[in-house]
Amino acid sequence: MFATDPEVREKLLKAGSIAKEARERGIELSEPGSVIYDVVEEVESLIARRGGRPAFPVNIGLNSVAAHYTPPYGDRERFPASGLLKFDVGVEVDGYVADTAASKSLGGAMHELVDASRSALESALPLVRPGASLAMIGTTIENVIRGGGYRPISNLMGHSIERHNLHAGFSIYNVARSDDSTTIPSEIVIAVEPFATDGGGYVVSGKLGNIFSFSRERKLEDPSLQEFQSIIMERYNRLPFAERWLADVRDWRKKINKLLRLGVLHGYEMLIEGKGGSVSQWEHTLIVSREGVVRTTA
Ligand SMILES: [Co+2]
Repeated sequence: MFATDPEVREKLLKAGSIAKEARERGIELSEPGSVIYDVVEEVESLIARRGGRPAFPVNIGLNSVAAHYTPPYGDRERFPASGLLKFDVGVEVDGYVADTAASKSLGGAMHELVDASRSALESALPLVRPGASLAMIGTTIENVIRGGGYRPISNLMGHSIERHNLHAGFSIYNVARSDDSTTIPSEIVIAVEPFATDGGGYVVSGKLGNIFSFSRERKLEDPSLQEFQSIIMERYNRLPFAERWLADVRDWRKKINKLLRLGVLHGYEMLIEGKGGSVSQWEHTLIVSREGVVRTTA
């Protein structure tokens, strides 16, 4: 479906090249002392200037925060002098998504951990093709990360991507699973994203990370709440969004909380390394088809 339609392919490639630029700009701007919020907003506005839209809020993962955090509205926290940063960014063009991430050692002490997941991704990507064994890919990722002296995160996975759907249900494990005989189908878009840690090798849920998505439409009595629901559906469809993106709407904070309680919205909890270890991550999006494999974000 994807690769055979030239128009779709063009949108996927455009999303990918914008995401690549956004990731590189984000990594460059993320320096000790710079305000996290300003970096995130700058990168999201770069995405808009290039003709895309964020497919999800820029995720900033510091140290043991593996995923699902973006700064709250108006936050002035700065990047620390040292630590490990993950910059995860998504771009959509007409609903076609690119998802990519990179890591950076702030202050320079975490280079080896940064490199562990990068090498794992570099080793895994050449294995991707229609019919490739997922067990082989997971085994490769695990071996490279363990070879570097670290652990892969076993409960974070790469994923297939469909239109307006970031996690389309097909998972690419970052660990060996000998019982898994799944192979990669053709004509599919996937994101491969190894995570490495010096901790326990799994994540647990933490507090809400200021990221939400639309979950279930409801008929709401309160007209202003009904309107708020419509705004969210129109702007973001099913893709995740940041609370700060709704700060132009009156009483946005109260309304988000109400919709959360009603089950209209889903709130993403931060994913934290189980033993408090630092986490590194690299990610690329690929179009997999019989004509070949294209890394849209490389
Ligand atoms: Co991803």
